[in-house]
Amino acid sequence: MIKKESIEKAYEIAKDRYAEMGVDTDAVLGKMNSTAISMHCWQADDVTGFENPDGVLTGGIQATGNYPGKARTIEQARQDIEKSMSLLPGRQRLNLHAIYGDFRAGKADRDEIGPEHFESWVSWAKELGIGMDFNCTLFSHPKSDSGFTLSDNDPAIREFWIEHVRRCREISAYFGKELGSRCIHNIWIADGSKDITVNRFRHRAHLKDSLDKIMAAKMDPSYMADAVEAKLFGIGLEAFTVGSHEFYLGYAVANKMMLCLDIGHFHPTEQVSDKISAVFQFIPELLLHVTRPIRWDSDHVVTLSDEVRSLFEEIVWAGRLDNVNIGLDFFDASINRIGAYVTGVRAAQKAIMLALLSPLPKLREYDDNGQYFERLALLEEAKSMPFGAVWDYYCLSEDVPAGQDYIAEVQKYEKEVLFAR
Ligand code: RNT
Ligand code: ZN
Repeated sequence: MIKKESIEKAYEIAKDRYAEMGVDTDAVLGKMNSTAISMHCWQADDVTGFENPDGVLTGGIQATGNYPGKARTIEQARQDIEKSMSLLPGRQRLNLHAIYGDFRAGKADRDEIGPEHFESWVSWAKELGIGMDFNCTLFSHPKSDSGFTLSDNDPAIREFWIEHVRRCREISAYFGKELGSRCIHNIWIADGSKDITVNRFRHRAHLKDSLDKIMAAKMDPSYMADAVEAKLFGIGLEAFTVGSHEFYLGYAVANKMMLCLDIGHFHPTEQVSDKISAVFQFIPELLLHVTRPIRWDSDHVVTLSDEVRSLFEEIVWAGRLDNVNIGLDFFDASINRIGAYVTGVRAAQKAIMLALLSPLPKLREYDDNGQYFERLALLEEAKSMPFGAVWDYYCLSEDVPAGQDYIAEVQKYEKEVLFAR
């Protein structure tokens, strides 16, 4: 195990080095604790849910791999999420999808679900003292087989899904009220087609109309907030996606609601971090799905990549950390799933910490004075500051494993719990 004394010694030195750059590391640790990350429930079971244990994942997304130990029941999913949270510093929330309802007392179709199917989640969250976020599920269902839901040409199909999303907004408000913490309800739909369509306008008009009907119910903003998530394409839906970035950006601005940026949903050469300062000119809040795009949407486990680093730099540098709700979105079925959670959340937290540790006042001064060599040099030097010492000390002070020590914990849990399933 990493020695407590070496972490503390290293931190003292790091603290001095950062102080010389004008950065207060103790203040950074405090800010880390007020920045929650919303852990998505769907890494635990490869986006299967509990509606139907043999359910097939549709909607142009895929979890690839068959690593043993997948959570197959609601208890197992909770156990795995709790274990993951026990290895994480700071605060987490849980982000649920509608298909993860508790249907043990009886099945309910998507247009029939209500708060009663989520009571056991609420009492679980109360025990843990965490907040919850929510997502309607408009995929993996026979009524989405045409490839369209809220934008389908058939009014009966649209009505079915409108009812589902309406109910999901009510469930979200119920979470917010019960848990005393505002719940974010995110809408992502897979609607689109594999090949060229000549009816783009009509589908988008249907989607706009369906959203207007859904949003007509005014909800208490202290209980819930709405977000919309755009995408470029899905697998088998390559030619057309109804809910594109431009569509939802327009919708969010027109309706003063939150936009969800999933960093896997953009072109590989597009920088999602660059969108931050643009969208905050028009909207008050943002929701993130932090993931790791590899070629397609992909949903690989988050790592401390350049893109994730610059994403949080842009957020911190825009002074908007408190206006960004941080969710994750990966589902890797080829590695230990608890390890996936812990590695992914920690990577996002490290990116936040790195951004908070940047010597911003000095950088801004150089920038304002047109001292561009100095700006470049300080940006480069900041990269080799003893960041790891601050991170380890943060973990130590939060009483969770520092450095690589969580690997052994994950292995132990795998042996004792996951492989025994
Ligand atoms: C899909 C979207 C969406 C889903 C989850 C399960 O491309 O990213 O957010 O991954 O809702
Ligand atoms: Zn997403």
